[in-house]
Amino acid sequence: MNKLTTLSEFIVERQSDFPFAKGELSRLLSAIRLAAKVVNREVNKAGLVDDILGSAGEENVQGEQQQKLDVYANEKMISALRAQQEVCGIGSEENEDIIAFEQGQAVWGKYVVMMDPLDGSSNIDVNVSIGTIFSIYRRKSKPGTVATIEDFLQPGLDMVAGGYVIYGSSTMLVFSTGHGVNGFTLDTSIGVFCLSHPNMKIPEDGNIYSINEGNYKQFPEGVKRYIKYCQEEDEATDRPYTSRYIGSLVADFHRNLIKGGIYIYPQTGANPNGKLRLMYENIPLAFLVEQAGGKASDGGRRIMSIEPRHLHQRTPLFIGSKKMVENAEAFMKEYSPSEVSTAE
Ligand code: P6P
Repeated sequence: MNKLTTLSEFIVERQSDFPFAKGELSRLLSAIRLAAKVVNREVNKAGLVDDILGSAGEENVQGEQQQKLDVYANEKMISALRAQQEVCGIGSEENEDIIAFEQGQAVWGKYVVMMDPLDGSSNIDVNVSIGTIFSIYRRKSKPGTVATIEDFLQPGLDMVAGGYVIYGSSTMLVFSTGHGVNGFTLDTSIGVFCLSHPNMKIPEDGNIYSINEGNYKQFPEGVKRYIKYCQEEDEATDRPYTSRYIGSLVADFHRNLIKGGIYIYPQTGANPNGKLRLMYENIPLAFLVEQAGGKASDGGRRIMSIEPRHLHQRTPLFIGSKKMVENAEAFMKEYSPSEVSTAE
């Protein structure tokens, strides 16, 4: 049996890969690892603990019902990152404004974190996989000062690390520092993340398309045509497409990362700029998929190049196997040319 490599050992062995001197990345990732374990414990017993399921009775900045585990995960991530003092501030789906740390050494932190602390949380009550998504940037403001919004509104091209935790049949931490993508599975018997998916690569092509077809009538013509392309029998190409939609972004993304496929959340009538948020959903997953050899765009523009305008900006998302995304983009270019340049 091959020797298991723990996350800590991996970081030490690969220290030269990380542009972080003096173990900053290991402290940053250990904060995320700690929060992931704590959230995982609560997620795993959600059905048993009556005060953790259901809505927190509040709405988040998105106007979405905050689930109690959303609030719990947000608090745990913030406190774990604050304690490590590598981070001078956090942008979270759950908070309207940035959380700038003003006390103690944290103002000297060289990094900021953008996160969706618990994406897909509406699935908690029905026991569907959910996830935490994060991206890490170097701050732009002077260390020793309080973080500003400019520290956060950075394009994906400026990211130094990013990843997600998926709380599913097993709990995994999947991340990249710009040197490929590696997946670590939590061995709950010893509470340690172990390298289980080294150097992850998404298949260049695939046969899974993932989209909420309940919104079909609201889709741009290019998306409608692409869906029909996937559905039509074509003896010449023998297209064996299949539709898979979990309704939890991290779960749909993770499946496609491993098996190949495309996930699309386009602009709709209800969400003219798409539903998903650029900073803490689309960019970190675009970073990962490009590191794994895939592609991510808003139907036209590369996600990693989009200059963010505000913290909770939404964009359409076409992400997955390179050839599938390019094909879907071709349909958008031909049938919805005016919509591929949509930007808030
Ligand atoms: P819809 C969950 O609320 C989420 O943000 C993603 O996790 C998921 O992919 C998407 O929304 C589902 O949205 O409109 O299909 O229910």
